[in-house]
Amino acid sequence: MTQPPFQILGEDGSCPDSHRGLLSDDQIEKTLDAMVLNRILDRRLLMLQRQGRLGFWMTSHGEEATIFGVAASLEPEDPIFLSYRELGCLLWREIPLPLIFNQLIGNSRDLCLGRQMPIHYCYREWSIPSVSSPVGTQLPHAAGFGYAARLRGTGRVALAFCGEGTASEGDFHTALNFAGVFSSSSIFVIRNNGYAISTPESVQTAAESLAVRAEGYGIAGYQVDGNDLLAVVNVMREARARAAAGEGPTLIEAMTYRMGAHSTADDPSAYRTEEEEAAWNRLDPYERLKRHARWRGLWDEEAEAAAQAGWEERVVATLAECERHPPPRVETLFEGVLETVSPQLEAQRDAYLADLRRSSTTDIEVP
Ligand SMILES: Cc1ncc(C[n+]2csc(CCOP(=O)(O)OP(=O)(O)O)c2C)c(N)n1
Repeated sequence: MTQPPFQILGEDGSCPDSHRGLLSDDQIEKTLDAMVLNRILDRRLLMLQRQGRLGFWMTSHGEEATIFGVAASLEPEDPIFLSYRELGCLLWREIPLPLIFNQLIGNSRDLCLGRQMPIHYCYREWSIPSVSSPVGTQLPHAAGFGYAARLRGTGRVALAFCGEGTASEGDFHTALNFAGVFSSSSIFVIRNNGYAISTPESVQTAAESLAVRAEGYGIAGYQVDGNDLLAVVNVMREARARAAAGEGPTLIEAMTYRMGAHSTADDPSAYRTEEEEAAWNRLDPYERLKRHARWRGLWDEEAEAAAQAGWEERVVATLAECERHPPPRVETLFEGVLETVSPQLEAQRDAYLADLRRSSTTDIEVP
């Protein structure tokens, strides 16, 4: 594969007539609006973590075209097996902000009652299965879900994200081989954002790309410009149609760049140059989509300013409201997992609560 990654958007924001209809004007505006929110959240949640009000955050700044392009190409009932950096999928599916913030804070309104780290989302109603910390576990899940979907003829398609570092995990091979052999209705998207924490993509494979692996699994594979929303949507639409028709899975390698740090526990200046960051900044996916919107006669500066002001206000107010909810009741640690609590677990619960009652240092409310 010596060709450059598949691209649609021109430097001036133009696109050929043949591809203009990939997204409607409304969908372009919805995506820009959600990207504005995504960037506000990236900035504000990072600040919150620095202030000690949030345990952890991971930004997706720079990777939005890949994330939104995938989300915009799926049907609402298609499960998205997230890696962890795909907040944009939640925003595209319009999961209410309080539900997202309650998860991040881990308060009593969190659907999982604070049992997961921040960003380990799980929204059954929106077909978002739980994020898990060990990287790559989502890939076999998506292969299995897609296999079941094909057997049952539901027409649903399972989508899994991973980073290029995760593509070096055994789970990647297991999932793609299984998906190929059993013609699973699934799509695997590698966000190749240049780094797995500090490890550069150049040491993940000796092959010319990760997309070429598709051939070895006997499935379709594409390398796409991951900062070009329309290009991502184009390959995704084809992949989804193929999967839904029971014609097998697809591997998509989206070439993009993580503009921020890996997480709130990382400092990228230790392993990459400012020149490299500046070069990718010129390919900013939000700016490229904005140029395309202007080319269509949409989304002027006024619309952008209104979106920014509106979201800033809502985010601040919603965060303040969510921070007011107390932590989950301590007894919930022992609830909701087993239908019948065993005598051993009951004894452990009673001993734990008695211990807490005796403790003079805890400020946890104990029943
Ligand atoms: C099995 C496993 N090994 C190591 C880690 C620690 N870890 C968390 S994220 C990460 C980097 C993953 O990089 P990549 O797949 O490229 O995704 P990105 O963070 O760039 O989006 C690592 C090594 C982990 N969570 N699970």
